[in-house]
Amino acid sequence: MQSFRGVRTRKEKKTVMTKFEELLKEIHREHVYIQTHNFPDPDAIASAYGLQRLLETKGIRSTICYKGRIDRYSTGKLLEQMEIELHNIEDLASVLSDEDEVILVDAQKGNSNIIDITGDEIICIDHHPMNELYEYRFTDIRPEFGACATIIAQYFFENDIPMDEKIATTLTYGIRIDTNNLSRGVAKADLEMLYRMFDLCDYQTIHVLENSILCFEDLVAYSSAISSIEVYENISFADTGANCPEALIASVSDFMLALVEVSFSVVYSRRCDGIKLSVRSERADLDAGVIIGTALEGIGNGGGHAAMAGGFVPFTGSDGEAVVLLDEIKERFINVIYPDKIKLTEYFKNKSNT
Ligand SMILES: [Mn+2]
Repeated sequence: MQSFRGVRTRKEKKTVMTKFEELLKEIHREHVYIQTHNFPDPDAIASAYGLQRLLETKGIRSTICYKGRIDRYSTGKLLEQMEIELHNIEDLASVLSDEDEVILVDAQKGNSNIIDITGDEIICIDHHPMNELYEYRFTDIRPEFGACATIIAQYFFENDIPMDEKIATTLTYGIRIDTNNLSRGVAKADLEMLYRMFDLCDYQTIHVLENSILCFEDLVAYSSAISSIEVYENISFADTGANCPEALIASVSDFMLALVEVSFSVVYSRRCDGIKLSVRSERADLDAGVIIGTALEGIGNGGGHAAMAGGFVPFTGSDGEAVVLLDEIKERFINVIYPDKIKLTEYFKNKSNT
């Protein structure tokens, strides 16, 4: 009986393709584009870079592209240390054609955090909640994973593709950042990949990267958020000031969540074309992605993970109108979380009276 089972396992191993082998079948060109979400974070960059190196072993060349800016100091430093080449989509406008094959990593088509580029989105590798609006040739979407880099790391090990120090360090850094050092949305698979990459990594580089996450001028956003914070029950709202880079809004939102009084943080920044929001939740019953999606319904869009999410409300009105809109946005969050509570304006009026 036992030997029979053994034989069958070997046989199955031969016929079952790995995810990466399935993915390769769907690539028809010698060169592909790997697109991250806008304003890529370390996990998006690590996933794109890991995939680029994987494809390279199969003779497929790739160009990593993104929209927005590389705006966090640590992200820029990661690119520099690992010599990762990233291209702004605006610089590729004249090169991209409809026939180009595009692979999305750490993002899904149709979500608010990714721009639709010229080309055919054939493959999607992601760990955000499933958005079923679009059909790809191949998908590997695992919302239960803390980082997209975990999926890419698995591709290396499952296919016995050797990983050098650069790849291991970059993927490890991506997993550590997206899981907030294993404290947020983490799955066993994330831990397993960190464990398997442990000896391959340069931990000194990771230490440097993790301790260089702010520049001096970022403190302005923190200062503005601290002086503007409003706390309604356990929800905080804070303004980083205008035109704050996306990654910095997210860092400030992490920072606010560290307050004992806060278990749901909303941080926002006004842009010329609208209001960008970043949400963090530490409570399992307050799903950040679902709450922001519901709160912004009809005026903008939002979504993401249970612990971290983001959104955008298009708006080009005056400063006075922006104040009104922001009050409405806050009100909407409170209505979703506490449908029976009093209005926000009343709440703060009562508070200042006491
Ligand atoms: Mn991610």
